[in-house]
Amino acid sequence: MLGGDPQVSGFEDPDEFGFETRAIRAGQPHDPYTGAVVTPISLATTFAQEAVGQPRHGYEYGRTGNPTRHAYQVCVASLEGARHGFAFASGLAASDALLRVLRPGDSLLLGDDAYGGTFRLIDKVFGNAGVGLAAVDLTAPDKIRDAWTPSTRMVWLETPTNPLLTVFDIEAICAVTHELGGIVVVDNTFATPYLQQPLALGADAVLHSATKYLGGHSDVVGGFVATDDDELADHLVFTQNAVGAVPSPFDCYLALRGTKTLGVRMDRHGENAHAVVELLEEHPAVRSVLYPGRPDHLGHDIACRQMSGFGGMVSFRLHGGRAAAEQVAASTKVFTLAESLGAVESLIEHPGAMTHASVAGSALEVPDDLVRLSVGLETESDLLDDLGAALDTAPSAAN
Ligand code: P1T
Repeated sequence: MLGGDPQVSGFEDPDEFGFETRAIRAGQPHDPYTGAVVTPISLATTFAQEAVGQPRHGYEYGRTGNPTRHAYQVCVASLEGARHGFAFASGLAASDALLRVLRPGDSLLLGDDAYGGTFRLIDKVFGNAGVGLAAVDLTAPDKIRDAWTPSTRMVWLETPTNPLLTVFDIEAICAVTHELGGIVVVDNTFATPYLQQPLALGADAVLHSATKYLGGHSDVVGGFVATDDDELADHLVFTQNAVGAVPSPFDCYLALRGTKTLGVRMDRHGENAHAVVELLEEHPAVRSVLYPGRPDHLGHDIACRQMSGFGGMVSFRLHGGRAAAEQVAASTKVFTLAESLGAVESLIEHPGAMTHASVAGSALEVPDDLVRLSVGLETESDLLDDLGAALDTAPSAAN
């Protein structure tokens, strides 16, 4: 089932093909009339019916289903190894759709490091609707048992997390949560399906801010949920149509176009990130480097097991505290000072004041000497020169 959309993929049995082939072909049949190899942007908001209640090709109304959205949903579902895929207007719209399975009086456990907007949505919006929230250190999955109450229904986690790059053991967390009768949602935005496939590790649903690596070019805001659970899929079909936070056909086209190159981009993001990590490790202004690819990273062994690479996100802390973090973030030229991540251009930000301002004072509060990098695809030496010069403006441990 793919949203309210019909099954029209011309690419049969995509499972037999590799990741990159599916990224380019799954859900994207050549146009039957022209042979065009690119999925058209289908702008129609309504579709002619043969007779009352009998759509010609399964499409009725643009909010319910759209051919460009359908192609994109088939493609990303295939990449996550899922039978069902649903596109939304933003990552938070996708989160909102999933969270709507909870009823007033239910509660969820959230990994104790996550995107500030996700925390705000759960805490402020669903909190006002009577949904309870507890933050849990999921590096010790048994803590789920301690935090579990009769009202707990769901465990929600990112791995690696935003912005601390903490790695959680998806398989272990799913085992405990399922034993207790709950479901697990994994936000796979940082890893992408190219590096990590949570459904195969037992997760019930995978979520993406497609604004990031899936789109990959900082030109589309979107969200995605993939699942193999038929009940959750029914809920998502209903919510997509009943609430209507769907992406436009153009947004779907851009996200699908970006997804085609996900594999090669992730490889290069990882290579550039590795070089940046080496620079940071050597620099006297840097107090610690947070990257799952480092052998001394707390979750490195788990990352080696459940990921096929470590991705393009790197965070670090500075000896000079908040002032140094703000100074470095404002001093780069190739790294642009901006929120967001996962696109071709490198970005730098101060999570405490920017993306994670909404977690201040909560269990998810982030250190104020923290700087987050989204390492892009520029020339490696330009990235290193730029970051090195910015770090030289910060005090070293000895000062
Ligand atoms: O921005 P939006 O497409 O609504 O996605 C929300 C979201 C969900 N999950 C994760 C892990 C995210 O990082 C985000 C958005 N994050 C940023 C905008 C950021 O700069 O961290």
